[in-house]
Amino acid sequence: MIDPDLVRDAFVERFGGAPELVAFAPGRVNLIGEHTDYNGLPVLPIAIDRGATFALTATEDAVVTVVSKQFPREARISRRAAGRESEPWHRYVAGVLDELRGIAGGKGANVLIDSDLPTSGGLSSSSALSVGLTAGLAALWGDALPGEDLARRAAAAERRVGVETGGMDQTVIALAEAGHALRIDFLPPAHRQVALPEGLAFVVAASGEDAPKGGAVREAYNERVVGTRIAALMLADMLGVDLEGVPLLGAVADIDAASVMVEELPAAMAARAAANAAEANVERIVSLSAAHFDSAKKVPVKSYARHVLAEAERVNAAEAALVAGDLKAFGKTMNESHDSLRQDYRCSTPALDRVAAAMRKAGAFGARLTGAGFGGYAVAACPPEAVARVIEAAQAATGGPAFEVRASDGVRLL
Ligand code: NG1
Repeated sequence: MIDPDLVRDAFVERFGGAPELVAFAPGRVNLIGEHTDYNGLPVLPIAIDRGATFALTATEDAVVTVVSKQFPREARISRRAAGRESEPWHRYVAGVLDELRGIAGGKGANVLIDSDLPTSGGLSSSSALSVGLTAGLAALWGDALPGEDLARRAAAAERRVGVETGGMDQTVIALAEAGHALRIDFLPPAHRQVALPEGLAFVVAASGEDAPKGGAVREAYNERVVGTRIAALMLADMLGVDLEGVPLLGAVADIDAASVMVEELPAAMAARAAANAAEANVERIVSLSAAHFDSAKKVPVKSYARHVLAEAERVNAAEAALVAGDLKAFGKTMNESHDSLRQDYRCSTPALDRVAAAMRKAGAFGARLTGAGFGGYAVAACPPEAVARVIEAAQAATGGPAFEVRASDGVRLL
């Protein structure tokens, strides 16, 4: 965490008075459960000890000015006319303002943000921004939001930016407790704190490839959202299950039966063909919150579904291993997750494979890519005494950075 006094000083320098409030929103590392959240299936992330620090003061003009020490150009957005921002990070601010439109309408704010979270993908810098800003502004305007509400609004704000985020990041950043992972379920929404056993440390390592959620990565992510929706629709059709609304693999009643039937799915299929086959409205598959996917584009279906269904089982196995204190078994689930993401979900890269392998070889219980993939970061679970070795091996594999992270509390006022 950046020293809050430095953030206060920077605020004074820019805005000319002390901030009324300082808040911190951590980044997150997903331990396991990758690309399951937007299918309504569980995840097991931690909040970490790095994140974004916010200094804020209220104004009376319904204008929100946000300065970031990491991103160019100040955002200066009227709460009455948010919505046409061209700078990518300004769109997150506008999304948050939209989600707070019911709160203290006449108020504005001056905000300064500084962060020690890498922005290259996988550690959730975007959700630290959306959750921290939502929490900070709501508290500043007199309406501190409970954790679940905060997570829901921040996720909705991010969907406006165009990524069909499942809600894992915002939930763990809002609700995490130090020393625990957070098991999150989505259908129906639920969460529980999972105590991390003694003798378990975490290292994260950059692949050296940026994976920001613009352009190609957004398209690749959304393709998987659509591919798994097609799979859910087809599996429900085969199993005679009625799915309402958006077809989610987590809603195909019997996951065991679905895991068997998955091999009967076509390797690739277009949304339009799936909708015709299942006599369903194609919009249920291709319509995303802020984007529309080409219904004629063939996308992988079988291998995507195979990964998601098996990954949900691995989350259960990983949680059970943590509860039992069986760190080898926990590491094994992480390795299997990585292999499945590489082979079936096709979202790993040679650099992520290399850094994960190097960390395992240096003594980690297990290692895997974390977050959406396509570059960004990998995480290793290791014995505390192996941390230095694992960091060194990761740096040698990719040039770094690599560092230890600790399971920390979620968003908080300082
Ligand atoms: P990253 O790549 O860390 O932003 C994204 C999604 C998650 C989840 C993972 C894949 C956002 C904000 N987050 O994480 O909800 O779907 O990919 O498991 O889009």
